[in-house]
Amino acid sequence: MKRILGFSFVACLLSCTAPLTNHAQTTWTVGNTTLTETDLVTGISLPWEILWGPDDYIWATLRTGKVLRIDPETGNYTTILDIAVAGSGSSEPGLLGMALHPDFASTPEVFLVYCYASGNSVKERLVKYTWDGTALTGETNLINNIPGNWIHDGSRLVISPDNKIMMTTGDTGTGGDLSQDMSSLNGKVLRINLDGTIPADNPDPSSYVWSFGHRNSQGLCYGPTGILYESEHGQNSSDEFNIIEVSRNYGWPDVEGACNTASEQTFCNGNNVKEPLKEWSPCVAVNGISYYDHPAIPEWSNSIIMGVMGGLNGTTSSNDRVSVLHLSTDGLSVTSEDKYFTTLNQRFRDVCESIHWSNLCCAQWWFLSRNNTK
Ligand SMILES: [Ca+2]
Ligand SMILES: [Ca+2]
Ligand SMILES: [Ca+2]
Repeated sequence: MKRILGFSFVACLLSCTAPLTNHAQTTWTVGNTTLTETDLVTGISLPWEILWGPDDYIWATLRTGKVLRIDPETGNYTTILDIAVAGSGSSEPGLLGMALHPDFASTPEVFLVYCYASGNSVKERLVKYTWDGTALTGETNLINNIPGNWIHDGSRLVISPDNKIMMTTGDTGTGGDLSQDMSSLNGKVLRINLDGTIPADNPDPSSYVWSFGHRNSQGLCYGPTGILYESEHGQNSSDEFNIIEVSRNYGWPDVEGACNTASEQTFCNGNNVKEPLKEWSPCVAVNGISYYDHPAIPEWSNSIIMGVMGGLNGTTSSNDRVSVLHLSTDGLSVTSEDKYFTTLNQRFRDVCESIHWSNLCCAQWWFLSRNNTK
């Protein structure tokens, strides 16, 4: 792969469809920038979260219950965790979001959220493991017994600038009432200390809840000024892209997308509902997001890169894509959307970018996880 480092930018795709052969390349043009697409890892099942670690490896969860640590130069990887999850990866539960401790060099802890079987029901828990240089060991429960289901389990994790775990949860697909119930952890964005306790400066110091009225969010990232962006699956219409603010109500199930019907306007006026920056109808299944602002692709400066899986039941496959949501200078609005990789007909689940790779000369690498399971 080193022979392609002359390019200013390389897009490497994590794929479970292409044959594991010779890192075949395809080039793409974005304005004056040429991107080179390379299959980095193939043959894996249901990649869900990918993130760039401070060790310059890509860390990936598979919904089937595995965590992989991938060498981004060779594509070689090791399985560093393999746990039992509800459904073994079928339907929507399984091993989902992951985040690394913000001071990973001195505290090599990995936060994970996964669904587990509890009798006939599905539950979800937030846990942490310790990286011992070879494997993830010693599970510690941080939050246990969160209601789950075979659909709508969220769940992305990110670490905030003030070192809290931010976690999305789904509404469990039982009508959405849990999303408006402040005593429930479902349909929320939660804010959690790194040791699993409730931050004293949460809106309610006895509750993890940071924001509410969410349906099923599987995208969460910070912008450079501390703005927390979120993507969220709608029911049939109104997939959403939001800015998360503390104590705000995001409307579900009473409001879908903007407050633009009479009943929605009544609810929104009475409940301080925060409307999305952008919505998509019919749903296109918006997913993992990452803030981008790097000179390697000046055409994408100050944008959100978002994986889009392609909508309901595979009937709108042309919606499968990677979207670039261009932001206003203040980051508070979306000014336009560009769509890439629209012909691949694959479900783009997540995005990550290299944060440094000092031993190599390329400007930046950028990675996608995708699979062809409709
Ligand atoms: Ca990610
Ligand atoms: Ca909403
Ligand atoms: Ca609406």
